[in-house]
Amino acid sequence: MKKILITCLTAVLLMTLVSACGGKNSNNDASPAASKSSDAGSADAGGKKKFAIIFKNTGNPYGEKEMEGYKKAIEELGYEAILKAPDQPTAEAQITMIDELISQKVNAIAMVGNDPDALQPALEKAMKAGIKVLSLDSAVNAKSRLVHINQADPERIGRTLIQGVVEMIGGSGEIAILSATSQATNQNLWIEWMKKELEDPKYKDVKLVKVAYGDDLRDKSVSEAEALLKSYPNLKGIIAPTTVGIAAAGKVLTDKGLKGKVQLTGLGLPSEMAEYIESGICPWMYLWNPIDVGYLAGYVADALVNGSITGKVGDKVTAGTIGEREVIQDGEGTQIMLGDPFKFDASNIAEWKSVY
Ligand code: RAM
Repeated sequence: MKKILITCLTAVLLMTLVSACGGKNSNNDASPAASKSSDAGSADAGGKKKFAIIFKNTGNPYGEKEMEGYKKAIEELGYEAILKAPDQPTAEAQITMIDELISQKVNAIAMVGNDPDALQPALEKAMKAGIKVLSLDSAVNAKSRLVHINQADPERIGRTLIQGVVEMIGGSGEIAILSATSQATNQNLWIEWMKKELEDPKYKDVKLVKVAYGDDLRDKSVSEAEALLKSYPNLKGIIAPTTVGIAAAGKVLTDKGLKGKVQLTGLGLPSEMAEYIESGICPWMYLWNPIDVGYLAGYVADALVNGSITGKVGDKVTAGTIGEREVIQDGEGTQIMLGDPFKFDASNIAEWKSVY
C-alpha cells in the first residue's frame, strides 16, 4: 500500500496527473451550473447537450480508455456523451461519422484524426453548422479545429524513444520503427523527432532500416513485426510508438525467443505490456494516462460550447480533477498540453497495470 501511495505521489509530482492514481478527487470545481450559463451551442438548444468523440478505430484498448475519460468528464458536467470509432482506421470512415453527427446536431465533436488534412471539409462543415470541433491525441490540421489536446511534448517523446533504444542496444546497430497508420498525425510527428534525434553524430553507428505500419490493427502489427525480423536478420531494436504495435511486437519477440537479442521500447499500455516488461522483452517504455487525455478533452469541449473559451492562446480551462490548463501556440493552430510522459519499467509496472 505504501509503495502504491509513493508511486502515485511521484507520478502526480512528475506528471500532475491526479486521476492517474485512480483516485476520485473531490476538488472538482468546474461547476456544471456555470458551464451551462450561456448557450453558444448548436441546434439542440432545448434538450441535453450532446458531446461526441470519434477515435481512430475500434479494438484498441487505449482508445477505449481515452473515450472513457471523455465520457466521464461529459457526464460529470451533466451532458450526454456519444462515443464513436470506425472498424478501420481511415479518414473516409471518420468522415461518414462526422456527417452523421452533423445531422444529429451535436454540440461538439472531439476528433482523434486518422489524417491531418482529409477531414477538413467535413469538420469545416460541422463548424459552420455551429458545432465546436477540437482534436485530441492525433491532431487534425489547424483549419479543421478550434484547439488540439496534446498528450505530451512530441519532441520529447521522439527524442526520448531514440535515446532509450540506443541505450538498450549498446550504442550501435540496426533499429526499426513499427508505427500505426502511415497517415497518423501523432505517430508521424513523433517519428519526425526520432529522425531529428538520429541526425546527431553520436548516433553514427545506429541505422534506422525501416518504418513499418501495423495500422493499429493487432494482426497486421504482428505480421509487420515478423516481417521486420525476417527482412533484417541483424535488427537489434524496435521502437513502436503505438500501444497496439508495441504489444504485438512484445508477443512476436517472446514467441520467437528473442529476449536480449532484439530490444523493444515505445509507447505502451501498462495493462498490456506488464508481462513483457516483467520478462525483460521490453526493458522500459513510456506513456501518459489515456483516460486523462479524454477527460481533459471533455472539459475543453464544454468550455468551447459554453463560450468561456474560443481556443485562442491564453484561454484557460479548469478541467475537473486535472486542474487548470492554458491554451498555447501549436504551429498555425493552438493546443493544450496534458503533461509529461511517464516511464514504466520493472520497478513500477506492477502498480500501474491495473490502472490503465
Ligand atoms: C495507439 C494510438 C494512439 C496513440 C497511442 C500511443 O493506441 O495510435 O493514437 O496515442 O497508441
